[in-house]
Amino acid sequence: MNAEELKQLKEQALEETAEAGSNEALEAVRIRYLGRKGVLQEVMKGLKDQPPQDRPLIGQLANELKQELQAALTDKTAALEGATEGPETLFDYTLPGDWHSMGTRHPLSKITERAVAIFRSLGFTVAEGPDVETVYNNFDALNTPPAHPSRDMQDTFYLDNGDLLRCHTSPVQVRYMQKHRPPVRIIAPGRCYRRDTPDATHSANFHQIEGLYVDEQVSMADLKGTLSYFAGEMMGPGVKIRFRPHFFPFTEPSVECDFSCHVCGGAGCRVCKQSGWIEILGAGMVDPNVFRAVGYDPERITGYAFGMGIERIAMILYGIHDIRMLYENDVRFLKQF
Ligand code: FA5
Repeated sequence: MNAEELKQLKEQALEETAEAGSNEALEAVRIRYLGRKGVLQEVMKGLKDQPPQDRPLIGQLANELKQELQAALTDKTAALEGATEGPETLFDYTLPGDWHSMGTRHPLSKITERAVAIFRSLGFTVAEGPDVETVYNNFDALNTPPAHPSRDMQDTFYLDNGDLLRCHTSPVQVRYMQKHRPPVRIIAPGRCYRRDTPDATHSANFHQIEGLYVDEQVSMADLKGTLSYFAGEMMGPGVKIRFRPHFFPFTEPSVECDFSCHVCGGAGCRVCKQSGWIEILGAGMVDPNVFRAVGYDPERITGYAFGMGIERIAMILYGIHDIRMLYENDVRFLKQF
């Protein structure tokens, strides 16, 4: 192949490259000219048969062919890739955006967060305990006698290994006092489990916030002051609270505490079952036997404890007349809070 033919060959190769309409066609051009058995290889092999004075020029032209063809192939490959992004795949900035619905905090989470913030402002810290508890922490250390009805299989969920699902958050008191010396000022929000038949105000799986304050000379007046302050912050200044005498094995004296109904203002409605009041929590002065069980000296220290139902607070605050609505996860319901 002489110099003139080689120049024509280059023109032809570049033309074929320009005309190739797909990656496959481009690859075919590359193989035909630059492949191991391609045209250029043949030219190089035939170089030795050329007159010696022509060899440098032919070598140079072959080199040019190779370089220009390689550059053209690269450019064309890039051009073909760009071409696949037709108008339909380009991003249209003028289109309206996709609409994603926003989630909301669950009302029980909101109430818990608010309650925690209120107690934190009073100097309480947050403690935690597990949902699966020992019988000792849930009952024995809390001075609950062996024959107490709450221990019944009908009331408490027992596990095969003898442990149970805690029926209140009070075992967190035990766990905390076992590890810390007084003074103690904690709250413990968490899940509780009871074999209660679900109805408008009861669930088998509900939430409580436990409170525990232990120091020298803590009194029932401190308990009442703390709960009054909490009720006012949580429900608004108009709320009233009342204590009713009650019994808990782990407190003496014990009370149940009602808040005036937020929905009807105390006049009586469906939510408060026409009474004007809703039971929110149990409370009392920590029984000396509980202090003994955790190694505290009941002669030196006193304390109060309480356990409040988070669902009940959500119900009166938001006017929810059936506790079960809180667990159905109906987005239309949950979005309202
Ligand atoms: C207790 O659970 C005691 N541990 C509370 C306590 C703690 C007393 C510390 C003294 C010292 P009680 O069973 O009354 O008490 O439950 C407390 C609150 O939990 C109730 O007032 C109610 O608001 C809520 N509660 C109880 N059972 C259910 C239920 N099945 N569904 C929804 N809320 C419930």
